Amino acid sequence: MKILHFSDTHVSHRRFRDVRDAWKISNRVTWIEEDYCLGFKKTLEIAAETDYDYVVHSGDLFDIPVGRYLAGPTEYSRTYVIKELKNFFEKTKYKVPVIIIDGNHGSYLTRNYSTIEFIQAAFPGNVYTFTNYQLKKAILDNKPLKLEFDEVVFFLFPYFKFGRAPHIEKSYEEWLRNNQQPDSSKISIAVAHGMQRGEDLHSLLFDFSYDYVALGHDHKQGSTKTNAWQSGSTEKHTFAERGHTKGVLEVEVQKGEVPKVTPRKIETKRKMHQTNITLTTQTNPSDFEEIIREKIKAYKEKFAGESATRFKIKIDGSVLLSNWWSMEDILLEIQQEVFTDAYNILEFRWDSYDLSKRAPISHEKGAKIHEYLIDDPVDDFERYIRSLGLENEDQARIFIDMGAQIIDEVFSGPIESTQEEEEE
Ligand SMILES: [Mn+2]
Repeated sequence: MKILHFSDTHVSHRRFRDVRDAWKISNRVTWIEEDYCLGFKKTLEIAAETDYDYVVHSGDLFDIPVGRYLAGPTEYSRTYVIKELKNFFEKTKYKVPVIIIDGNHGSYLTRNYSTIEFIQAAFPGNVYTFTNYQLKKAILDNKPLKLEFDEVVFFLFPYFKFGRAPHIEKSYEEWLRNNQQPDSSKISIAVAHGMQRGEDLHSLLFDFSYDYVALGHDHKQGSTKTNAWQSGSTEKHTFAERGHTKGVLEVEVQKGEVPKVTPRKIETKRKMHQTNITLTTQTNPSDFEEIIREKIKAYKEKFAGESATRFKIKIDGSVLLSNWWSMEDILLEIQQEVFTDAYNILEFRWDSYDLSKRAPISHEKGAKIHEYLIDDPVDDFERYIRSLGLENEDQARIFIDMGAQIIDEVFSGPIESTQEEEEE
């Protein structure tokens, strides 16, 4: 049995900030949006040219809605997906089932509805979709979430962050043991969206003896175990993926044997370039401007959407705050210039998360007092509670412990950045 495994197509991905205001087709589709459509199309072209028995998509078919961003996929993208699927089914005489699960992208936070449902409605009997809500219902009803054919059973695992709380993890594990164990006589395939063990990917998926585990969510292609592979995304999504080779997986599965997995490459046309700049407190704004201008020199050619580059500057080191303000102005100015026809750049962005911004010298005394105050915040807090002279020792202890816990979370937890790149 031969399946084509793909994932994380993120169709309808759009960018508004730090992107040139340019259409591929005026008022119809933007360049980046089209790039993601192409990943979907190229996969189905590969799928149609070989005799696959099944095509499996392991989540994040559409990029939006995601989290609190409630806009659905554009009409352009929806139509594109339907047209490409219709093409595929016609070429393969409606004989190859397409199985799609929900990832963390593409379902509505405020409604129990996923964007993959209309695809199933368009091709009932050919497309099989499994949503986050079907998963929740299966858990509550203690019923399996599977799809059975003559020679194979697919076990479906749409995205679910079960690691959020211990009681959720426990009921998820119970549901897995009760309902999702491989079939003993047929080929068994698990399809899951998740990457972090204990968080959104359960270790039982690797302990159960599935013949193949088709994973999604990690945009980097690779195997987790000999029988478990992430197929990776079909288009470069974040700048961290700029060096990835993108593709899909051809999987030959036989009952009880290690599957034969062959990566099939997808050419992504959009270039992504990231450049790093390390600043020191000695770097002044005009040096900075010179460095940036040097970096973009190579892109000084007439804008052409097909070949335009996505460009990012990563800035680290340390800088005086007053200098940084001027540097940000310079970056904005250069961005305006870069988004004219004089440069072949589509996206121009920078991040300074790893740059430490120092107060001017005259303010540094204040900073030192601040540092002293949080030298040992737990001790400080206990001293403060004691200074209140509470008579009830138990109550004082509760306050002190609670404070210690909060301080620990605040000071040792990861710093959540508000503008970091999109999630996978
Ligand atoms: Mn994902």
